[in-house]
Amino acid sequence: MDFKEKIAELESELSTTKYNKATQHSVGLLKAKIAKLKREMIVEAKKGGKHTGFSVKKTGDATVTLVGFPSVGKSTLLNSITNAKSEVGAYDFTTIDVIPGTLLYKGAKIQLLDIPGLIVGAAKGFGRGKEVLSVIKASDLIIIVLDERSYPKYAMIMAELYNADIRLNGSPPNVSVERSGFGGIDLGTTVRLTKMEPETVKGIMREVGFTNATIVIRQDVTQDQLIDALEGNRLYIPGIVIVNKSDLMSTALKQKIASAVKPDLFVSAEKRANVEQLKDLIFTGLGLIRIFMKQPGKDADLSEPMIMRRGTTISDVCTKIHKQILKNLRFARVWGSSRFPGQKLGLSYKLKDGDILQLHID
Ligand SMILES: Nc1nc2c(ncn2[C@@H]2O[C@H](COP(=O)(O)OP(=O)(O)OP(=O)(O)O)[C@@H](O)[C@H]2O)c(=O)[nH]1
Ligand SMILES: [Mg+2]
Repeated sequence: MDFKEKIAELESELSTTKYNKATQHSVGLLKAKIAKLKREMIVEAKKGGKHTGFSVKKTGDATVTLVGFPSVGKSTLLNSITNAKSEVGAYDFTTIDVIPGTLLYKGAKIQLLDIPGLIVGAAKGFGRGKEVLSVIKASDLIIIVLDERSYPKYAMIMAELYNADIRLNGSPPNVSVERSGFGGIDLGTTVRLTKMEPETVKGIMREVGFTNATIVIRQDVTQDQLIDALEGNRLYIPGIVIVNKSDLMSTALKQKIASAVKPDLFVSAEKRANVEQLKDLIFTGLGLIRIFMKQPGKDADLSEPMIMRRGTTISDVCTKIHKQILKNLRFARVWGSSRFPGQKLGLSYKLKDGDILQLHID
Protein backbone atom coordinates (compact mmCIF):
# COMPACT_ATOMS: atom_id res chain seq x y z
CA MET A 1 0.00 0.00 0.00
CA ASP A 2 1.37 3.40 -0.82
CA PHE A 3 1.14 6.56 1.27
CA LYS A 4 -1.96 7.88 -0.45
CA GLU A 5 -3.88 4.66 0.11
CA LYS A 6 -2.82 4.39 3.74
CA ILE A 7 -3.75 8.01 4.39
CA ALA A 8 -7.10 7.57 2.64
CA GLU A 9 -7.81 4.49 4.73
CA LEU A 10 -6.99 6.24 8.01
CA GLU A 11 -8.93 9.34 6.98
CA SER A 12 -12.02 7.28 6.25
CA GLU A 13 -11.62 5.53 9.61
CA LEU A 14 -11.34 8.95 11.23
CA SER A 15 -14.43 10.26 9.48
CA THR A 16 -16.52 7.32 10.64
CA THR A 17 -15.34 7.53 14.26
CA LYS A 18 -17.66 9.53 16.49
CA TYR A 19 -15.70 11.91 18.67
CA ASN A 20 -16.49 11.62 22.37
CA LYS A 21 -14.79 11.09 25.69
CA ALA A 22 -14.44 7.36 25.01
CA THR A 23 -12.92 7.69 21.54
CA GLN A 24 -10.84 10.80 22.27
CA HIS A 25 -7.66 8.81 22.73
CA SER A 26 -7.95 6.70 19.58
CA VAL A 27 -9.00 9.72 17.49
CA GLY A 28 -5.87 11.52 18.70
CA LEU A 29 -3.67 8.62 17.69
CA LEU A 30 -5.34 8.35 14.28
CA LYS A 31 -4.76 12.04 13.62
CA ALA A 32 -1.13 11.71 14.66
CA LYS A 33 -0.66 8.70 12.34
CA ILE A 34 -2.11 10.67 9.42
CA ALA A 35 0.12 13.66 10.17
CA LYS A 36 3.18 11.42 10.21
CA LEU A 37 2.28 9.69 6.95
CA LYS A 38 1.67 13.02 5.22
CA ARG A 39 5.06 14.26 6.32
CA GLU A 40 6.74 11.09 5.07
CA MET A 41 4.88 11.31 1.77
CA ILE A 42 6.17 14.84 1.18
CA VAL A 43 9.75 13.84 2.01
CA GLU A 44 9.43 10.92 -0.40
CA ALA A 45 8.00 13.10 -3.17
CA LYS A 46 10.80 15.64 -2.79
CA LYS A 47 13.47 12.94 -3.16
CA GLY A 48 12.48 11.92 -6.64
CA GLY A 49 11.17 15.29 -7.64
CA LYS A 50 12.29 17.33 -10.56
CA HIS A 51 11.16 20.71 -9.38
CA THR A 52 9.24 22.74 -11.88
CA GLY A 53 7.76 25.39 -9.65
CA PHE A 54 6.75 28.88 -10.65
CA SER A 55 9.65 31.21 -10.28
CA VAL A 56 8.76 34.46 -8.63
CA LYS A 57 11.30 36.58 -6.87
CA LYS A 58 10.06 38.26 -3.74
CA THR A 59 10.50 42.02 -3.95
CA GLY A 60 9.45 45.05 -1.95
CA ASP A 61 8.41 45.27 1.68
CA ALA A 62 6.01 42.32 1.64
CA THR A 63 4.37 39.77 -0.64
CA VAL A 64 0.62 39.21 -0.87
CA THR A 65 -1.14 36.49 -2.84
CA LEU A 66 -4.66 36.54 -4.29
CA VAL A 67 -6.31 33.17 -3.76
CA GLY A 68 -9.65 32.06 -5.13
CA PHE A 69 -11.49 29.82 -7.52
CA PRO A 70 -11.26 30.59 -11.26
CA SER A 71 -13.06 33.66 -12.64
CA VAL A 72 -13.74 35.40 -9.32
CA GLY A 73 -11.84 38.44 -10.62
CA LYS A 74 -8.34 38.03 -9.15
CA SER A 75 -6.65 39.39 -12.26
CA THR A 76 -9.10 42.28 -12.58
CA LEU A 77 -8.36 43.12 -8.95
CA LEU A 78 -4.60 42.95 -9.45
CA ASN A 79 -4.90 45.31 -12.41
CA SER A 80 -7.06 47.72 -10.46
CA ILE A 81 -4.70 48.21 -7.50
CA THR A 82 -1.25 47.66 -9.02
CA ASN A 83 0.70 48.57 -12.13
CA ALA A 84 0.23 45.06 -13.53
CA LYS A 85 -1.62 44.05 -16.66
CA SER A 86 -2.78 40.54 -16.03
CA GLU A 87 -5.02 39.02 -18.65
CA VAL A 88 -8.72 39.04 -17.79
CA GLY A 89 -11.14 36.58 -19.34
CA ALA A 90 -14.76 35.56 -19.07
CA TYR A 91 -13.67 31.94 -18.85
CA ASP A 92 -11.93 29.82 -16.18
CA PHE A 93 -8.14 29.50 -15.94
CA THR A 94 -7.35 32.65 -17.88
CA THR A 95 -4.30 33.05 -15.68
CA ILE A 96 -1.94 30.10 -15.99
CA ASP A 97 1.20 31.61 -14.51
CA VAL A 98 2.13 33.77 -11.56
CA ILE A 99 1.69 37.44 -12.44
CA PRO A 100 3.28 39.95 -10.09
CA GLY A 101 2.20 43.55 -9.60
CA THR A 102 3.37 46.29 -7.30
CA LEU A 103 1.05 48.17 -5.01
CA LEU A 104 2.46 51.46 -3.77
CA TYR A 105 0.65 52.50 -0.63
CA LYS A 106 1.61 54.85 2.21
CA GLY A 107 5.23 54.65 1.10
CA ALA A 108 5.28 50.85 1.11
CA LYS A 109 6.08 48.73 -1.91
CA ILE A 110 3.86 45.69 -1.71
CA GLN A 111 4.24 42.82 -4.14
CA LEU A 112 0.88 41.38 -5.15
CA LEU A 113 0.76 38.00 -6.86
CA ASP A 114 -2.02 36.80 -9.12
CA ILE A 115 -2.00 33.04 -9.45
CA PRO A 116 -4.01 30.43 -11.34
CA GLY A 117 -7.37 29.70 -9.73
CA LEU A 118 -7.20 27.28 -6.84
CA ILE A 119 -8.92 23.99 -7.39
CA VAL A 120 -10.15 21.45 -4.93
CA GLY A 121 -7.52 18.81 -4.30
CA ALA A 122 -4.63 21.23 -4.81
CA ALA A 123 -2.99 20.12 -1.58
CA LYS A 124 -3.07 16.54 -2.84
CA GLY A 125 -1.31 17.61 -6.01
CA PHE A 126 -4.15 17.98 -8.50
CA GLY A 127 -3.61 20.38 -11.38
CA ARG A 128 -0.66 22.59 -10.68
CA GLY A 129 -1.97 22.66 -7.12
CA LYS A 130 1.32 21.96 -5.40
CA GLU A 131 3.09 24.75 -7.26
CA VAL A 132 0.28 27.20 -6.65
CA LEU A 133 0.34 26.30 -2.98
CA SER A 134 4.08 26.82 -2.69
CA VAL A 135 3.61 30.38 -3.94
CA ILE A 136 0.82 30.91 -1.42
CA LYS A 137 2.97 29.51 1.37
CA ALA A 138 5.75 31.99 0.67
CA SER A 139 3.46 35.00 1.06
CA ASP A 140 3.17 37.34 4.02
CA LEU A 141 -0.57 37.80 3.60
CA ILE A 142 -3.24 35.82 1.79
CA ILE A 143 -6.28 37.49 0.25
CA ILE A 144 -9.11 35.07 -0.34
CA VAL A 145 -11.27 36.34 -3.18
CA LEU A 146 -14.85 35.13 -3.47
CA ASP A 147 -17.73 36.11 -5.73
CA GLU A 148 -21.46 35.45 -5.93
CA ARG A 149 -20.90 31.98 -7.39
CA SER A 150 -17.97 30.76 -5.31
CA TYR A 151 -18.82 31.98 -1.81
CA PRO A 152 -20.63 28.72 -0.87
CA LYS A 153 -17.31 26.96 -1.48
CA TYR A 154 -15.42 29.17 0.97
CA ALA A 155 -14.93 26.26 3.37
CA MET A 156 -13.24 24.27 0.59
CA ILE A 157 -10.61 26.94 0.14
CA MET A 158 -9.99 27.01 3.86
CA ALA A 159 -9.69 23.22 3.88
CA GLU A 160 -7.26 23.28 0.96
CA LEU A 161 -5.05 25.78 2.80
CA TYR A 162 -5.35 23.81 6.03
CA ASN A 163 -4.28 20.61 4.29
CA ALA A 164 -1.29 22.48 2.92
CA ASP A 165 -0.27 23.22 6.55
CA ILE A 166 -1.34 26.86 6.38
CA ARG A 167 -3.09 28.11 9.51
CA LEU A 168 -4.80 31.24 8.22
CA ASN A 169 -5.01 33.94 10.90
CA GLY A 170 -3.88 31.38 13.45
CA SER A 171 -1.10 31.68 15.95
CA PRO A 172 1.37 28.99 16.97
CA PRO A 173 0.17 26.97 19.97
CA ASN A 174 2.03 27.80 23.16
CA VAL A 175 3.85 24.50 23.44
CA SER A 176 7.55 23.82 23.67
CA VAL A 177 9.04 20.44 23.02
CA GLU A 178 12.58 19.20 23.14
CA ARG A 179 13.93 15.77 22.39
CA SER A 180 16.01 14.06 25.06
CA GLY A 181 18.21 10.99 25.01
CA PHE A 182 16.26 8.76 27.39
CA GLY A 183 13.57 8.67 30.06
CA GLY A 184 10.45 8.59 27.92
CA ILE A 185 8.12 11.57 27.74
CA ASP A 186 8.19 14.20 30.44
CA LEU A 187 4.95 16.17 30.27
CA GLY A 188 4.57 19.51 32.02
CA THR A 189 1.55 21.79 31.87
CA THR A 190 0.88 25.28 33.16
CA VAL A 191 -2.86 25.07 32.45
CA ARG A 192 -5.45 22.36 32.89
CA LEU A 193 -5.89 20.33 29.70
CA THR A 194 -9.60 19.82 29.08
CA LYS A 195 -9.42 18.47 25.55
CA MET A 196 -7.40 15.31 26.15
CA GLU A 197 -5.89 13.15 28.83
CA PRO A 198 -2.13 13.16 29.56
CA GLU A 199 -1.98 9.61 28.19
CA THR A 200 -3.34 10.85 24.84
CA VAL A 201 -0.72 13.62 24.71
CA LYS A 202 1.96 11.00 25.20
CA GLY A 203 0.36 8.59 22.73
CA ILE A 204 0.20 11.27 20.05
CA MET A 205 3.81 12.19 20.69
CA ARG A 206 5.03 8.63 20.33
CA GLU A 207 2.92 8.22 17.21
CA VAL A 208 4.55 11.19 15.43
CA GLY A 209 8.00 10.09 16.52
CA PHE A 210 8.86 11.51 19.94
CA THR A 211 9.96 8.67 22.20
CA ASN A 212 12.13 10.59 24.61
CA ALA A 213 11.23 14.24 25.04
CA THR A 214 10.30 17.02 27.40
CA ILE A 215 7.12 18.88 26.53
CA VAL A 216 5.64 21.93 28.25
CA ILE A 217 2.08 22.87 27.31
CA ARG A 218 0.99 26.38 28.28
CA GLN A 219 -2.38 26.49 26.55
CA ASP A 220 -5.47 24.27 26.58
CA VAL A 221 -4.63 22.85 23.14
CA THR A 222 -6.76 20.65 20.92
CA GLN A 223 -5.33 17.42 19.52
CA ASP A 224 -4.84 19.13 16.15
CA GLN A 225 -2.94 22.00 17.76
CA LEU A 226 -0.74 19.55 19.64
CA ILE A 227 0.09 17.75 16.38
CA ASP A 228 0.79 21.14 14.74
CA ALA A 229 3.20 22.00 17.54
CA LEU A 230 4.97 18.64 17.25
CA GLU A 231 5.21 18.73 13.47
CA GLY A 232 6.59 22.26 13.75
CA ASN A 233 6.30 23.15 10.05
CA ARG A 234 2.91 24.85 10.07
CA LEU A 235 2.67 28.32 8.60
CA TYR A 236 0.75 30.96 10.51
CA ILE A 237 -0.13 33.48 7.80
CA PRO A 238 -2.56 36.39 8.19
CA GLY A 239 -5.50 36.46 5.81
CA ILE A 240 -8.22 38.75 4.50
CA VAL A 241 -11.47 37.55 2.96
CA ILE A 242 -13.06 39.74 0.31
CA VAL A 243 -16.08 39.34 -1.91
CA ASN A 244 -15.70 40.73 -5.43
CA LYS A 245 -18.30 41.79 -8.02
CA SER A 246 -20.36 43.67 -5.45
CA ASP A 247 -21.71 45.72 -8.36
CA LEU A 248 -23.76 42.69 -9.39
CA MET A 249 -25.24 42.08 -5.96
CA SER A 250 -28.51 43.07 -4.39
CA THR A 251 -28.52 44.16 -0.78
CA ALA A 252 -30.25 40.91 0.15
CA LEU A 253 -27.57 38.82 -1.52
CA LYS A 254 -24.83 40.82 0.19
CA GLN A 255 -26.47 40.15 3.54
CA LYS A 256 -26.73 36.47 2.77
CA ILE A 257 -23.05 36.31 1.82
CA ALA A 258 -22.06 38.40 4.84
CA SER A 259 -23.70 35.99 7.24
CA ALA A 260 -22.35 32.94 5.44
CA VAL A 261 -18.65 33.84 5.21
CA LYS A 262 -18.21 37.01 7.29
CA PRO A 263 -15.94 38.72 4.76
CA ASP A 264 -13.72 41.63 5.71
CA LEU A 265 -14.85 43.66 2.71
CA PHE A 266 -17.08 43.72 -0.38
CA VAL A 267 -15.35 45.17 -3.45
CA SER A 268 -15.89 45.64 -7.13
CA ALA A 269 -12.61 45.34 -8.97
CA GLU A 270 -14.25 46.39 -12.20
CA LYS A 271 -16.05 49.45 -10.83
CA ARG A 272 -13.19 50.17 -8.42
CA ALA A 273 -15.53 50.20 -5.44
CA ASN A 274 -13.87 49.92 -2.02
CA VAL A 275 -10.40 49.47 -3.50
CA GLU A 276 -8.91 52.16 -1.23
CA GLN A 277 -10.32 50.33 1.79
CA LEU A 278 -8.77 47.15 0.43
CA LYS A 279 -5.34 48.77 0.19
CA ASP A 280 -5.68 49.86 3.79
CA LEU A 281 -6.69 46.36 4.89
CA ILE A 282 -3.63 44.97 3.12
CA PHE A 283 -1.33 47.47 4.82
CA THR A 284 -2.69 46.78 8.30
CA GLY A 285 -3.11 43.05 7.66
CA LEU A 286 0.59 42.86 6.90
CA GLY A 287 1.31 44.63 10.16
CA LEU A 288 3.22 47.35 8.35
CA ILE A 289 4.00 50.65 10.05
CA ARG A 290 5.65 53.86 8.84
CA ILE A 291 8.50 55.50 10.70
CA PHE A 292 9.54 58.99 9.60
CA MET A 293 13.13 59.99 10.19
CA LYS A 294 14.06 63.44 11.44
CA GLN A 295 17.56 64.85 11.44
CA PRO A 296 18.43 67.08 14.42
CA GLY A 297 17.54 70.69 13.69
CA LYS A 298 15.51 69.81 10.60
CA ASP A 299 11.91 68.94 9.84
CA ALA A 300 10.95 65.28 9.63
CA ASP A 301 11.15 63.73 6.17
CA LEU A 302 7.50 62.97 5.53
CA SER A 303 7.98 61.94 1.92
CA GLU A 304 9.78 58.64 2.42
CA PRO A 305 8.94 56.64 5.53
CA MET A 306 10.85 53.59 6.61
CA ILE A 307 8.48 50.65 6.32
CA MET A 308 8.71 48.35 9.33
CA ARG A 309 6.56 45.69 11.03
CA ARG A 310 4.29 46.11 14.02
CA GLY A 311 6.29 45.63 17.22
CA THR A 312 9.44 47.13 15.71
CA THR A 313 11.88 48.75 18.16
CA ILE A 314 14.24 51.71 17.83
CA SER A 315 17.02 49.14 17.69
CA ASP A 316 15.37 47.39 14.70
CA VAL A 317 15.16 50.66 12.79
CA CYS A 318 18.84 51.40 13.47
CA THR A 319 19.85 47.94 12.25
CA LYS A 320 17.81 48.35 9.09
CA ILE A 321 19.50 51.67 8.27
CA HIS A 322 23.02 50.43 8.95
CA LYS A 323 24.57 47.84 11.26
CA GLN A 324 27.13 50.38 12.49
CA ILE A 325 24.54 52.83 13.77
CA LEU A 326 23.74 50.87 16.91
CA LYS A 327 27.36 51.14 18.04
CA ASN A 328 27.50 54.87 17.59
CA LEU A 329 24.03 55.79 18.79
CA ARG A 330 24.06 58.25 21.69
CA PHE A 331 20.30 58.54 22.13
CA ALA A 332 17.01 58.63 20.24
CA ARG A 333 14.01 60.92 20.42
CA VAL A 334 10.45 60.07 19.41
CA TRP A 335 7.47 62.20 18.41
CA GLY A 336 4.07 60.55 18.19
CA SER A 337 3.55 57.55 20.42
CA SER A 338 5.90 58.90 23.11
CA ARG A 339 4.52 60.41 26.31
CA PHE A 340 5.65 63.88 25.18
CA PRO A 341 7.07 65.18 21.89
CA GLY A 342 10.76 64.51 21.48
CA GLN A 343 11.00 62.15 24.45
CA LYS A 344 14.36 60.39 24.82
CA LEU A 345 13.72 56.66 24.61
CA GLY A 346 15.73 53.47 24.83
CA LEU A 347 16.61 50.96 22.12
CA SER A 348 13.90 48.52 23.13
CA TYR A 349 11.09 51.08 22.79
CA LYS A 350 8.35 49.77 20.48
CA LEU A 351 7.45 52.29 17.79
CA LYS A 352 3.96 52.88 16.39
CA ASP A 353 2.72 53.69 12.88
CA GLY A 354 3.42 57.33 12.04
CA ASP A 355 6.11 57.91 14.68
CA ILE A 356 8.89 60.38 13.98
CA LEU A 357 12.31 59.18 15.06
CA GLN A 358 15.47 61.19 15.57
CA LEU A 359 18.77 59.40 16.03
CA HIS A 360 21.68 61.18 17.68
CA ILE A 361 24.84 59.54 16.45
CA ASP A 362 28.45 60.20 17.43
N1 LIG B 1 -19.38 42.65 -12.77
C1 LIG B 1 -18.12 42.43 -12.44
N2 LIG B 1 -17.38 41.58 -13.16
C2 LIG B 1 -16.10 41.36 -12.80
C3 LIG B 1 -15.52 42.03 -11.69
N3 LIG B 1 -14.25 41.63 -11.57
C4 LIG B 1 -14.03 40.75 -12.59
N4 LIG B 1 -15.13 40.59 -13.33
C5 LIG B 1 -15.29 39.72 -14.54
O1 LIG B 1 -15.13 38.37 -14.15
C6 LIG B 1 -14.47 37.64 -15.20
C7 LIG B 1 -13.22 36.95 -14.66
O2 LIG B 1 -12.28 37.92 -14.27
P1 LIG B 1 -10.74 37.59 -14.09
O3 LIG B 1 -10.09 38.79 -13.48
O4 LIG B 1 -10.15 37.06 -15.34
O5 LIG B 1 -10.86 36.43 -13.01
P2 LIG B 1 -9.69 35.49 -12.41
O6 LIG B 1 -10.06 35.22 -11.01
O7 LIG B 1 -8.37 36.11 -12.65
O8 LIG B 1 -9.88 34.17 -13.28
P3 LIG B 1 -8.79 33.01 -13.65
O9 LIG B 1 -7.53 33.68 -14.07
O10 LIG B 1 -9.46 32.28 -14.76
O11 LIG B 1 -8.64 32.19 -12.43
C8 LIG B 1 -14.17 38.65 -16.29
O12 LIG B 1 -15.17 38.56 -17.26
C9 LIG B 1 -14.23 39.98 -15.59
O13 LIG B 1 -14.58 41.04 -16.44
C10 LIG B 1 -16.36 42.95 -10.93
O14 LIG B 1 -15.95 43.57 -9.95
N5 LIG B 1 -17.63 43.09 -11.36
MG1 LIG C 1 -6.77 35.45 -13.64
